[in-house]
Amino acid sequence: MQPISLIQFLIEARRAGHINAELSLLIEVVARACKRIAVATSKGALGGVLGMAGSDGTQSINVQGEAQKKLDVISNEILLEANAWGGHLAACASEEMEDPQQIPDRYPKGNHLLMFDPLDGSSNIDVNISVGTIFSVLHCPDGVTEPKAEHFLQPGTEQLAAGYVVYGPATVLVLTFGHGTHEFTLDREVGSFVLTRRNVRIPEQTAEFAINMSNQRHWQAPMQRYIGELLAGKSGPRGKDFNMRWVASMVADVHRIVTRGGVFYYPLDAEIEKQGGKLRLMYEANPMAFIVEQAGGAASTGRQRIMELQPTGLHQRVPVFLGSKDEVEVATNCHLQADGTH
Ligand code: P6P
Repeated sequence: MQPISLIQFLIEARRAGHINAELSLLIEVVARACKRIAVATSKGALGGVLGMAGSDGTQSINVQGEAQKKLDVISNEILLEANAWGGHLAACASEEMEDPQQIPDRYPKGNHLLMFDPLDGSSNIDVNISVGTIFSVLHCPDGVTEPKAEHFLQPGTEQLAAGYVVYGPATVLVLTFGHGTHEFTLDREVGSFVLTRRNVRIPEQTAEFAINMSNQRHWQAPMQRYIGELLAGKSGPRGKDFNMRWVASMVADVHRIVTRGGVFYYPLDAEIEKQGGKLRLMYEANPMAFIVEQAGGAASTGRQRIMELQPTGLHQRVPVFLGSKDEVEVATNCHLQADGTH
């Protein structure tokens, strides 16, 4: 049977009334931009794009206060340029930019807001470990022609589409627009994304967790207790052994979970409590939550469903507990019981 390309899948979705023409074009444009990012990241040292961004010895720092890699900047530019002229967007917002970027007046504007982390996990770039692009799409409020940050501050339940592209041994796009989660693999010889898994399902139970154990001494008591029970294994209260993974690249860790199940945790800890967490709500937690929930998984802050949070800032950070539904529920209940609310 002929493989189904992303374009054919989007036409199928339009015919089914799951997406409209403008959203279909938006997804195509983002996927095409990610193919260019895949080319840039795959060059490694040969492309002259490794290392830190910045000129004449000064280190470039992004809005998060993080050192920017050259590929962070390049990936951001690729996504902005690709989305400027198609007429499908009202504005873009990025992890790499303080404020939203308007669509230039010389181009037509559309009804969608696009947010992205152009190259998540980029600290892994120089050591050739998988990184990725994460994106989320919202509807631009009616009558708003110059969207400001507050127009992006919609709960994750309002997302029209979300996806990530993981740049690994294969370049893989995982996408949802509310009718299941689907996986497309880049056929480099043809240059198109091909449907490789339709309606992905994350197993509800797992024996594999992902967390940065070096933060353990800073975790809140419920997290200390919960992870301690996983580490106790078969002889402990869970009665089974668990395996651990931590890539320190959210897209890679989440793709493993989307592929074979598992849970990913970035909980609050004493070091990051005042900033609300490590991962960003609008362009990391919300899109990943949408993708995971549509695949039968769960995504919480450890105390409530991520997608029901009312955002308070474009670069707001939150704790993230996501993956196999039953295990996320165990971890979340640990916190709610400790709070006396369960
Ligand atoms: P840590 C990458 O910087 C990132 O935002 C996520 O991709 C990843 O899961 C996390 O931070 C890694 O954080 O504290 O382990 O370096």
